[in-house]
Amino acid sequence: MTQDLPLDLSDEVKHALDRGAPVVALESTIITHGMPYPDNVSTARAVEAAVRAGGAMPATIAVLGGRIRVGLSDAEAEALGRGTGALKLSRADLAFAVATGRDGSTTVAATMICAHLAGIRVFATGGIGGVHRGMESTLDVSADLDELGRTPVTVVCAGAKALLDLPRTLEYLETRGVPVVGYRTDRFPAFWSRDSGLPAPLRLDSAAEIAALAAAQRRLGLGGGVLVANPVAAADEIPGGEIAAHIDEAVADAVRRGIGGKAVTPFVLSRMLELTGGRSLRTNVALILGNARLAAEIAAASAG
Ligand code: PSU
Ligand code: MN
Repeated sequence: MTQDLPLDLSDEVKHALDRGAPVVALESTIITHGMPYPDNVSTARAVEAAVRAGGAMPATIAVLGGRIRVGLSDAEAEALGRGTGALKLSRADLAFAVATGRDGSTTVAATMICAHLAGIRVFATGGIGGVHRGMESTLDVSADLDELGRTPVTVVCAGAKALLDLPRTLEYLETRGVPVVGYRTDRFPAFWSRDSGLPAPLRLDSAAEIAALAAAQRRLGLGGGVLVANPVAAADEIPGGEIAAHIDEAVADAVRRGIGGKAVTPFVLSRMLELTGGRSLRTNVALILGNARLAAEIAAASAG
């Protein structure tokens, strides 16, 4: 089926999918545009290890030389993390990268597309993109939200960052028909913080229930993904009250410097790292590992 697609599965990932074993897709924009080197590469490795420890096969996704790669070697992940040349690929950029033979990392939206092409149904990330503050003038709404509305992949995240407009992000997900599920919480988490101040639209307390939800959505022919919001562990969180001023400052810096479009999220993330003296990065690593463990459980509950 995949032979006409510019899609290469690693041997391990291919064998796991052929046997119906659990597989968890992982994105690569977090490696190239989300964290500094070398923390990006060590985190990518730790996340793969966490998926394996949970009994599932990790499949980190990127585009290399115009081929969609599902499952990267350590050396390939290292090269992506070291280099500065990789394009940030969302839905709008994927065909361009393929047609021009480029290297690029995949956002949540592009990773969902590639995971679906490969037959992978569960995906772990840190935070999703959303509706940006000031969208009334910029119309900046991440393509991640529309992708969740159309591509049948369960995405495990720690909510969305409070640098976004979270009430509008949840409204838009509802409009697009995306079930947003708090995992063992009634609150929608805000990435570094366990509580955004907004309720989680839905709540489930086990991986098996989440797998059942995704299966019901498929059976009903509804299409689209499921968004699982898994709050960072209490010991690792930065409470909303402590981080709010830093977020406001980082967002204001982006506006002042005229940074827009695809550059906004990477800029604000690196500014947050400076403003928190590295604390935001430690929380970021902890929450991704938590999401990888939960995604492995969901994949195991969905397999077979
Ligand atoms: N949120 C994070 N870290 C990230 C991103 C989001 O905490 O690295 C990345 C993800 O790949 C997400 C993308 O899909 O940023 C969203 O970018 P944009 O807002 O330009 O759609
Ligand atoms: Mn955008």
